[in-house]
Formats: sequence, C-alpha cells, structure tokens
Amino acid sequence: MQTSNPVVGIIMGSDSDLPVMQDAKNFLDSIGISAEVTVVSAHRTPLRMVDYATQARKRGLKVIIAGAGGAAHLPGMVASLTSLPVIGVPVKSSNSIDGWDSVLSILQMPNGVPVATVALNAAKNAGILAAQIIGSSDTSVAEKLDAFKAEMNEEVLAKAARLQANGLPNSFDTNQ
Ligand code: RP5
Repeated sequence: MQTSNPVVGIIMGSDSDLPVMQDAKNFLDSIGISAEVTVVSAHRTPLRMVDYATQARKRGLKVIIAGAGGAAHLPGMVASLTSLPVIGVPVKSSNSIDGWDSVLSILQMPNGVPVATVALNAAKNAGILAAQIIGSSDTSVAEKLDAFKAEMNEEVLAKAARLQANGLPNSFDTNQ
C-alpha cells in the first residue's frame, strides 16, 4: 500500500520485466521512498509513454527508472520527453539476443538526451541511484544511504575476516 505520493516512477516495457525491476522497488521501499510501478511500452503504447513522461513532473515524480529489453527504446524516449532524470535498466529479456542489444539501446544516447544507464538487470542499482538523486537535496534520505553504505562496508569486512578465519593468509591489516 502506498503511504505517500510517489516520488519515483518505475516503468517497464512489459510485465515480463517485473522480476528484474522489482529490485528497484524493493530498495526504495527499504529506505522509505515512495515509488509507483507500472507498464509503459514505447512500441506498443507510444501515446501512453508520451502521457506518462510529459505528466511525470506535474504529478510530483522526481526521478524515473525505466527498464526494457531487446530494442529497448523506452528509457531514451521518456528522457526525450521530460527534464526529470531518467535511469535506464537494460533487461535481458526473452527477446534479447544476449543482453547487449538492451544495453546498447539504452546506453548509446545522442548528445543532449542522457540516460543514466546501469548494468544489465541491475535494477537495485537503479533504485540506489534514484535515492542518491533525491538524497542530494533531502538530508533524511542521505542519512539512510550513508547507513546503507556503512552496512555494506561492515559486510565486506566480515567476509574478509571469515576468509582469514578459514586459514587464508592476509597481510593487509587495516580494518577500514
Ligand atoms: C520489451 O520486450 C519489454 O521491455 C520486454 O523486456 C520484452 C519482451 O516483452 P514481452 O514479449 O514479454 O511482453 O519491449
């Protein structure tokens, strides 16, 4: 259930992208950023895409995350229609040859229309980046992101300690 007006719009070309794109929603939920999720297809619902992109700012969205696979034109076309930041998630979908088609379709934008492209299927990173964009002007979000980074740091130190405890040699003694 949505508790406040969404500030991040997560859109995808098909519901078949949802298993990947869910990671963006999950991350944003975990730090209390309200996000909406829907299907918008650049090729199959072009007018819906225009409506979504052109109304996004008025509706209160601050960042759009757009995922698509194959000939993945959704992120770039949405970016062409709004001045909100657009984060693109290339999805290795049923119609992707090998994922490179989605990556290059989203990454290789012309000058003037950037899409912040994350790695193949990396919707969690899209969620983190959206939070960082919001956190650049929202201290409470920035504090949660700092805590998230501190937690990752601790997890890696714990992994290093486990390797050493299992007898692997380690001459690197900083604990940072
Ligand atoms: C793309 O085609 C979608 O983003 C999806 O990744 C892919 C396959 O779509 P479906 O055939 O599963 O609807 O436009």
